[in-house]
This record gives sequence, C-alpha cells and structure tokens, in this order.
Amino acid sequence: MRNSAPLRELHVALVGMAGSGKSAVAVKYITKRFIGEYDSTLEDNYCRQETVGGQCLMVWMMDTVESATKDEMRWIAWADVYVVIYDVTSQLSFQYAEGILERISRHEHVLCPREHRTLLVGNKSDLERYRQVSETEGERLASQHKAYFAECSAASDLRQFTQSLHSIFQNIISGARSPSPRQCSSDSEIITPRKGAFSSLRSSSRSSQVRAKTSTPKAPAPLHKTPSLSKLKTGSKLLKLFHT
Ligand SMILES: Nc1nc2c(ncn2[C@@H]2O[C@H](COP(=O)(O)OP(=O)(O)O)[C@@H](O)[C@H]2O)c(=O)[nH]1
Ligand SMILES: [Mg+2]
Repeated sequence: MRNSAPLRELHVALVGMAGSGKSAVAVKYITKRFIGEYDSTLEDNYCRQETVGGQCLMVWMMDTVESATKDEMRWIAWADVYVVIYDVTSQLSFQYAEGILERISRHEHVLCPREHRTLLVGNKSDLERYRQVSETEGERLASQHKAYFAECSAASDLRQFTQSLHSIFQNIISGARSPSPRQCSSDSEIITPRKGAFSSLRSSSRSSQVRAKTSTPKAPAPLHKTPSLSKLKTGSKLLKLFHT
C-alpha cells in the first residue's frame, strides 16, 4: 500500500555538553546502532525518512559540537525541536543543559521562522550505578522550561527518546500551537547549500508527487550524511535576518 501524504521536513538539533552522548543518540536514532566511539570534533547532519501519525517526514538531525568560534544561531534558528542532552551520571552535564535551556528561553524567538519545542533528555540511563541526576530532578528542570522530558540510553534503550520525539512531531504536525509567521516560504529557502549538495532532497521535498514509503526497511535505516552545515553556509538567509 502506498501512502499519499506529502513529505514534510522537520529539523532536530541535538545540543549538550561534550560527552553527554549527542552523537551516540543521533546515530542510534538514525541507524538503530550503538557504535561506542564517535569523533568528538565532528559536527554533522543526518537525515531519515519516517512516517509518524500517517505523515511522511524527512527528519533532519544536527549533531552539534559547541565551540567558541561557532555561532549558536546555526541551530537555534534552524531547528523545530531542540533536544538538550545531559548525562545522568554527570551533574556537570546537567548544569550545562540548564544553561542551554536558559539561553533558549532568553532567545528572541519571535524573529525565528520556526516555532520550537524543547525536549530535555537524560542519557546513559543504563549506567544506574553511577547516576548523579535523579529522574525527578530532570523532570523538574524540564517543567521549569516548559520542555518535554525523557530518559534514555543510546547504548541499550532509546524507546523513551523516540516516543517523546514522535509525540512532539505529532504535536507539530497537528499544529497544536499556532505557527509563528514564517520569514521564508519553504525549507528550501532556509537551506541554501552549495549547488547540488541537497539537490535530490530539495527537488523531492518541493514536489507534490513525492509519496511516503510505507514499507518498513528490514536492514537498518540508511544513513545519509551531509557535509557540515557551516561548510555549506546553511541558514545564511536566516542569519541575515538577525543582522539587519
Ligand atoms: N554506557 C553508555 N555510554 C554512552 C551512552 N551514550 C553515549 N555513551 C558513550 O559516551 C561517550 C560520549 O558519547 P558521544 O556520543 O561521543 O558524546 P557527545 O560528545 O555528546 O557527542 C562515548 O564513549 C559513548 O560511547 C549511553 O547511553 N550509555
Ligand atoms: Mg559528538
């Protein structure tokens, strides 16, 4: 059976302290695999097509790496969903996540073309013996910032993360909150990569002929790696909005 729903793009940015497991969560979500070692200096974007609530989605996931030289607008303005990750075995990473939540709250989102949701995630729940942050503390912090909350383990069980993300996607799809005015008419206008880099995606997402795939792949979902956003000058139109 073929699904006739048009493809919709959603952007998810993973942010948090180095070592909290952003890359592990991103790779597990995209490929269903836990590799164990990830290049801590690599910031990259992945995408995966999936169907949530009957809607075919192209989910773009930005696995960020913080550095003093990078502008956080690259993910703040780009994302529909901020996934703020901490490591439940590290109080420091929890405090770091709190700092990010405060920065997100302080940000002047009225200028952003997207309406954002935030998901606070306590990762490494498999390491119960070393836990430093209780689930209650996590829930409390999330509710202070009107964020969703989940605990998960990229190493063993990502279900809570996936379920929370999917319920956020459904919330976005159903337009539970009124969308903020968009400065751009399409995602293709927001992403302005080097010629050809996203061409197949951009042409397919624009086309009303695109049909959702309904068959569940037996092998792990394909990992589409794209060149780093900074190299592609992604979001340059958005950034211009903030500099004028
Ligand atoms: N036990 C356990 N280790 C994890 C988990 N997630 C990530 N790690 C490990 O934590 C380290 C840092 O993960 P990484 O994804 O590179 O963190 P990032 O810097 O936030 O991208 C790596 O050695 C991972 O294998 C998890 O859920 N459980
Ligand atoms: Mg990483």
